[in-house]
Amino acid sequence: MKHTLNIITSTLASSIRSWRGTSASKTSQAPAKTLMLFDREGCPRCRFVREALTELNLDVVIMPCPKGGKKIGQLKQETGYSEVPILIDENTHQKIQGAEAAVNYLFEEYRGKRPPKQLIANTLNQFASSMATGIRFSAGMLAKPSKGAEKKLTLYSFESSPFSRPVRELLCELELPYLLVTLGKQQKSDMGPANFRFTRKPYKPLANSKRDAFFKVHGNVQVPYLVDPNTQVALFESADILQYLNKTYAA
Ligand SMILES: N[C@@H](CCC(=O)N[C@@H](CS)C(=O)NCC(=O)O)C(=O)O
Repeated sequence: MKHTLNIITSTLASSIRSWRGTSASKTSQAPAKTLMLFDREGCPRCRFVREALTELNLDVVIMPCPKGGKKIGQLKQETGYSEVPILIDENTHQKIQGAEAAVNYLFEEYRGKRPPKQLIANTLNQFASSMATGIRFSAGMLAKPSKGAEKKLTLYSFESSPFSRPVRELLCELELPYLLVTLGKQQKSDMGPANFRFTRKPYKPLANSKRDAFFKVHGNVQVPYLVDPNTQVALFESADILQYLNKTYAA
């Protein structure tokens, strides 16, 4: 029941944000060096940056900075700032503080255009994004006692995925850095759950895309999917992943 409520409220959170962070650009050229984001999953402004990353089809290393956690110190030390979001792009030696600046930068640098107005951190969008966090009872905001992890985990997800959000919240609360591989939807046939696509034809991702690479390994595309190099565990199913993270990393 608890997990069902998790998924219902997570679906509502995505609905409040009009499902931004669902579609992804068809361009799959990745920057030479992976971007890095000092992020707090429940922070309404950080959400705009993650929505932009999904829509631009860009992966990112997430450095979770929940309130009351130890990573805030690292944030100050590495960036000189104490407020999230902060985007680091080693390809251009840029360190960008604030959601609006980061979203503008990502669209201009990686697509040569202005971002859509729905991703701008204006009052209306910030209100909706705050409501999305509120409906999740502010999950992904505060640090939980954690054993920490030696190596970064990898999570396949897209921003609006209702099943992925609770996993990202817990990764944030436990202060576990991870590579976020964004698998936004690039065509109509990507729509729908993995086992019930809104198409009659056999599912085929866009050729040479990240989804295609995932499909070739797993025979389908489903998120969340977590890979933990610390324990050699790889898991589908949000409920199982949450249970695994709590068992392995909660102190
Ligand atoms: N029972 C799974 C359901 C996962 C699921 O349906 N995920 C959706 C995204 S929210 C998905 O992978 N859809 C297929 C796709 O995006 O291609 C879980 O709890 O993790």
